[in-house]
Amino acid sequence: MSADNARFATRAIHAGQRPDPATGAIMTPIYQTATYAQPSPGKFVEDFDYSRSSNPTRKALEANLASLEGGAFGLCFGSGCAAMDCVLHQLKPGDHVVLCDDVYGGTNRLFNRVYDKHGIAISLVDLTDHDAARAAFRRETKLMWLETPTNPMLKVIDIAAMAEMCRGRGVMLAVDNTFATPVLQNPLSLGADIVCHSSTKYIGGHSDVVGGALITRDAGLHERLKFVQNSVGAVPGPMDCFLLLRSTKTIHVRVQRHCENAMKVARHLEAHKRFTRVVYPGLESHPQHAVAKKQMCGFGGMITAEMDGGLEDARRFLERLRVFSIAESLGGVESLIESPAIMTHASVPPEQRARLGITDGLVRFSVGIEDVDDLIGDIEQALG
Ligand code: P1T
Repeated sequence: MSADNARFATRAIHAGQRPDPATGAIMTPIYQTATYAQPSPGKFVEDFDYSRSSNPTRKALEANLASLEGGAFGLCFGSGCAAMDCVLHQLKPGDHVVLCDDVYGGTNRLFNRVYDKHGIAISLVDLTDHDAARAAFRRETKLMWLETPTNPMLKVIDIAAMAEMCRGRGVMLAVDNTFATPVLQNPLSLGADIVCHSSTKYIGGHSDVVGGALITRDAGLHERLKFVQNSVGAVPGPMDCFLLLRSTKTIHVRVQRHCENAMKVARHLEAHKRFTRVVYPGLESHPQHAVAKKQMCGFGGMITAEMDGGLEDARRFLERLRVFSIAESLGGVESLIESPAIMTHASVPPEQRARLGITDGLVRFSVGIEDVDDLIGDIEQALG
């Protein structure tokens, strides 16, 4: 059985990798080289001519991630934003994008404050509202971009429904699967054309690498993206690819524990009077809980909650935590907490934040894989 036909846990450990043919090394070596000797001018060993274009450690990671997402092709980048940028480079002035209204602040900034200067029109739309989604398409629409669950409000968007709307109109659908991870949700199998990851998060899992990835099934689309990857050159180094390959070997185990811990923390917060609203896709109270159950096989490690007393109250709570660290980012083994209004989403215009419900009292938990009783105990002592 080849690793590519195997079940998820086996693919996580083996896909794209085999013992090094030269030495038998079990781990894919860190091919820390910028260039490759050519046996004759213009003749390469495999496709290795220069490390911006191709590198064996990166190639193994790209194959591994493609397999985990049920795709045919993977491309890796120096950050999640660089991966998104590669997709946006497929557009031309005059094109229009339907963008999910609740996205990472840096995503919002890239679309609305970088690509607006290149003549790309953007509509921010609540894609949980299917009528609003349908109404947003224009003749010039070339791309729909969404996250699900979204950052930070954890809305769950029906990928299959969006894919059907896009397919009928010849619009490309890109899904940022960073919060769900390939363990819980595979957008390509639901009809998406491109899956994007900030591999800085659950794929890396240890808060020690910044990276990004795109996964596709269509060979033509892959070639167009690869052309930009090589032309722009925002590629990750071999050491970072090695660290990510090491991390994907445990992603299924880590994510399972993230889900278990987050469910318990969410239920605890929901029962606590200091939190006026708790958003977690696994709670029955989540407005799209049914969609989450349909398209995900677990609900992830992220929780968003509203505190009763506004910014100062939230600040006091965050400062008193001892196990949770106050930090941007998410998806690592250690628990993090942040205030979206002044941290990850500070670059989103205030009126847009208000419309989305990103209030000053909102806090976002990235629940790690520590002992969950210690996490709950930490929350209790910080509130006390
Ligand atoms: O930070 P970078 O690797 O460039 O990835 C950007 C990005 C893309 N997509 C999603 C859903 C993200 O959450 C991010 C980065 N997010 C944070 C740093 C954060 O704390 O939300």
